[in-house]
Order: sequence, then structure tokens, then C-alpha cells
Amino acid sequence: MAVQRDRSRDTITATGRRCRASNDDPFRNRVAVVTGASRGIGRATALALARRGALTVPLARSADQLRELEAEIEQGGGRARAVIADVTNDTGLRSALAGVARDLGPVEILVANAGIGCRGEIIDLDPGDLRQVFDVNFFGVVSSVQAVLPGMLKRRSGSIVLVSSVAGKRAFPQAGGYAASKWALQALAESLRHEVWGSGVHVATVCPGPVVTGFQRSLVGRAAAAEPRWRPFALTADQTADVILEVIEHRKREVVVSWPYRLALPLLAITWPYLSPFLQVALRVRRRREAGAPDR
Ligand code: NJP
Repeated sequence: MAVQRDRSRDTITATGRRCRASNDDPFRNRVAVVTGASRGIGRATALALARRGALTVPLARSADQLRELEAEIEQGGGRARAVIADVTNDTGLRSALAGVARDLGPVEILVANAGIGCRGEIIDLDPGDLRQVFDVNFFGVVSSVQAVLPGMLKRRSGSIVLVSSVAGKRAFPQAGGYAASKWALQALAESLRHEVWGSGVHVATVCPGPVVTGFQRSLVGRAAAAEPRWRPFALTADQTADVILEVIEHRKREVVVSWPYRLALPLLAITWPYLSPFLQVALRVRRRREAGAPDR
């Protein structure tokens, strides 16, 4: 028999979206940490989790944006506790997450989403930029996972979602540094999934294609200042957040968020090594365009 949701319990968030507060919602009262939640996909995910009744913990460095988000969730009838932390500071992050577990209860959901991009050809890559990208996109995720995994294993439950990228499946020209960090993340997830098999802990990767956020504005690397590229089949942060919640709810292993990429990736896995001549043409056009971009 289909379960009817009691809409009288719903409240409206400040953005006008319904806060779904049904008692049988699987997210209800679960402590959910979302890293990189001050804007973009992380913010949308924190809001979506709060709408489903999770006790949401948005985490990032930007205090003002996090406080705003916390207030928005609470005004909408949800519960949130903003945590100001830098995922590249292992000690600070662990103590912040230990505080969350102490004050709110064990972390049952982790969405490791904090990430930065890097744009530029390998020949130009600044080692410092590359280290920064790995510090956030890889080591920041390792620290986040290590902070919550022991508790999840003890309780034999929990969900860990790593926000990767289609660049974690195929490495595009001028994105070698970023792609390398996301390939490393894919390897981490694959290994972790085997290690926790049978423990009750769910590990997933979500691979967005282009998503309309401020991500393009915070790239590092020599070509980062170039005009934003044409971003085919770009999704919104809310659409991506909905996929992340679906992955948690249905304990999926990996989802490529945008369908054209989902269709193209298996074909590209075979053809990619032979596409250099076409990619060279695209690269030449881009180089010419970037030659006119201001220096960083
Ligand atoms: O990026 P953006 P998105 N410690 O720039 C936080 C992947 N992805 O939402 O600390 C803690 O709007 C930063 O907060 P703050 C991408 O690789 C995206 O688009 O306050 N947090 C902010 O909240 C990334 O993994 C696209 O500056 C740190 C957040 O990260 C994820 O999606 C395509 C931090 C970044 O928000 C979210 O990206 C794709 C630190 N050290 C994959 N450094 C896309 N947008 O097109 C940064 O395939 N943050």
C-alpha cells in the first residue's frame, strides 16, 4: 500500500521550497555533514538534506555565508549547525567533527564535496597550484572520511558520498591537474568500498558534468583567468543535490549526474586515445582565445 505523506507537517523554507518533515523520511534526524557548503552544490545539498529533516552540518571556511545558510534552514523549520573549518587542516577538521559528534550525535552522512578547480596545460602547471588542488580535492577528502569512518564502522551504518567529476573518468586537455585529483578520489572510493564491504557503511561517488556555480571563478592555474568556456548540458546545483540525496537514499555506488556524459563516457573510454587530433584543434582555438585574456 502506498504511504501517503502528511503535507500538513510540511513547512516552507525562506527560498519558498517545501520542508518535507514526514516521520518516515530516511533522512529525518540523521546528522549529515556537507563539506564545501558555503555555496554551489554543497549549499544546495545542505538545503535539500534539511528539507528532508536531516540535522544538517554545513562546513566550509566562509563564516558569513554559512551563518546565512544556517539561518535560512532554521527559518524554514529545519535544523542546522554551521561549522567553520578548512578541510586542508587535518587537526582542525577532526576536532570540529569530533565536536559535532559530541554535541549533535554521531555523523551518519558525509558528503565530501569541498573542491577547487585548476586550469592550465601540464607544461605550465605551477607545482604550488597543483599541491593546493590535491590538498583540498584529495587530502581534504581523506581527512573528512577518516574523521567519521571509525564511528560509522562501530555503528555498522552510515553513508559517505565523495563528490568527484566527469573529469575523474576522462582527463580533458588543460584539466590534467584537476582530473588527476579526481582520478585519485575515484581510486580512494574504489578501494574504500572494498575495504568496508559487509560493514553496513555505504560509499559512493557522484560525478557531475558542468554545473552552474561559482566554481569557474575560483579556479587556480595559468589559464584560470580565461573567459568561462562554453558549458554544454550544464545542470543547476539543485539538480545535482537531488541526485546526491538519491544516491544516499538508494545506496547507489556511482552516478554520472548529467545524462549526455553518462551516455558518452563508455564510448569515450574506447575512443579517447584516438581523439588527439580533434582535441588539438579545440586546444589551438582555446589557446588563441586565452592569449587575449588578462594575466593573473
Ligand atoms: O564549487 P563552488 P561547486 N576547506 O566553488 C569549499 C565538483 N564539481 O559547488 O571554504 C573547506 O561553488 C568552498 O567554501 P569556502 C567540484 O570539484 C563541480 O561547483 O567558504 N571548504 C565552497 O563552499 C567540487 O568538488 C563542477 O571557500 C572549502 C565549495 O568548496 C564540488 O563539485 C563540475 C575549501 C566550492 O564551491 C563542488 O563544486 C564537476 C577548504 N579548503 C565537479 N576549499 C561544476 N561546478 O561545474 C573550497 O565535474 N571549499
